[in-house]
Amino acid sequence: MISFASITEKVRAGQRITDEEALVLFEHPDLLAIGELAAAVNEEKNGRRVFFNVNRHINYTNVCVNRCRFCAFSREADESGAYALDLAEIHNRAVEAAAQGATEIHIVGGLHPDLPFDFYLEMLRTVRAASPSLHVKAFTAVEIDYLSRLACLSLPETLQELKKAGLSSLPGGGAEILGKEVRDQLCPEKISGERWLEVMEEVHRAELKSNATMLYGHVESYRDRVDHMRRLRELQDRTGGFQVFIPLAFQPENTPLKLERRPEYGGGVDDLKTLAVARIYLDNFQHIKAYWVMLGPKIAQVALAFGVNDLDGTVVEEKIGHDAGADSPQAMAREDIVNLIRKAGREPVERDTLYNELRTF
Ligand code: V47
Ligand code: SF4
Repeated sequence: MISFASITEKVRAGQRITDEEALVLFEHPDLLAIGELAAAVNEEKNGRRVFFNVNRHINYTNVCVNRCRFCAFSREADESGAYALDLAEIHNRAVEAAAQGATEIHIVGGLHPDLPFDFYLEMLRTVRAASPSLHVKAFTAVEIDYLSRLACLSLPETLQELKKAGLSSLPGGGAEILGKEVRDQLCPEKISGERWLEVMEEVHRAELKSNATMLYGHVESYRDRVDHMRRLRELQDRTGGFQVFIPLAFQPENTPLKLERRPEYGGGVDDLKTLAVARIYLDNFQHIKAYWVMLGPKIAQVALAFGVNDLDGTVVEEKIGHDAGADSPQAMAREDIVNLIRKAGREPVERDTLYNELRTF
């Protein structure tokens, strides 16, 4: 018989919990008890240190051949509001970011029907040339799959070309919910969950680190969330290539997904519970990130008492969440993030993309 007490005992003994036990946690009414357990697991792994970085997002185009139903960012090529940045603009943004102390440029975009493979290589070279101190974290597994088809190259060959041009790691987007039933409702044109995992496995084999996300709070059930995390945990057991898990809270405005019911979404409580269960279940992930853009800075700060040890970065200009109605700020200054962490009784650590410590405060 699974009870919260039996799960607590297991977790405190350092044992891995099962899918059924993760479901019991999701259904458990005592949020603070789950949070306390997750915080203890995190403290054992990471002490009281909380990471953030100084970064800038560049969304090079919003034109996309996929039309995911949860996405308010993408446009048809001839639709009003469609854009594609040129290399000069990308260069300027990278130079500006480096001058402001950024150590990372986070680049993702839509699947543009017309840009050639060379554009992507040039974009990486351009950012690298802007400043040698910038780490280029770019392209979701969805974009990597698209680029390999565009270039008519195998995945390993595509990754080698991108690496040579300056790609240093990958973000975790495009995972959504990996299970087929939900994925078919959310984003039927997108690569399957199996393919997303296959691409990530190749990424890790190419000695590139990546992140992993989960889009939650739409049509999925708790079971779908646990199934998603199980697939990530299994791949992580094989490769160890994921750095951090990032649950992304669905932002519903301006999206084609008109939901009468969001079966499991329970506001801030659900946000905190999801982060805490992830910390407990994903025992082979070192870092759990509260992405303040989707959660808002207040919930992200409170999440530091629920097993979270990373607040992402300064971001500067964010389009994907804000086009979908996120009411968080566009950017946070380094001092604001430091202050949020300090006021939560934790120790702020500025990191680079690969979690090397750069500065303490
Ligand atoms: O791939 C799209 C998701 C992702 C919506 O790896 C939405 O460090 C919520 O992956 N509501 C992009 N989410 C963001 C992302 C990310 C962000 C910060 C850090 C990292 C990292 C990765 O956002 C997309 C998609 O999964 N998304 N639309 C929406 N309406
Ligand atoms: Fe395109 Fe990504 Fe939006 Fe899907 S989530 S429509 S792949 S930009």
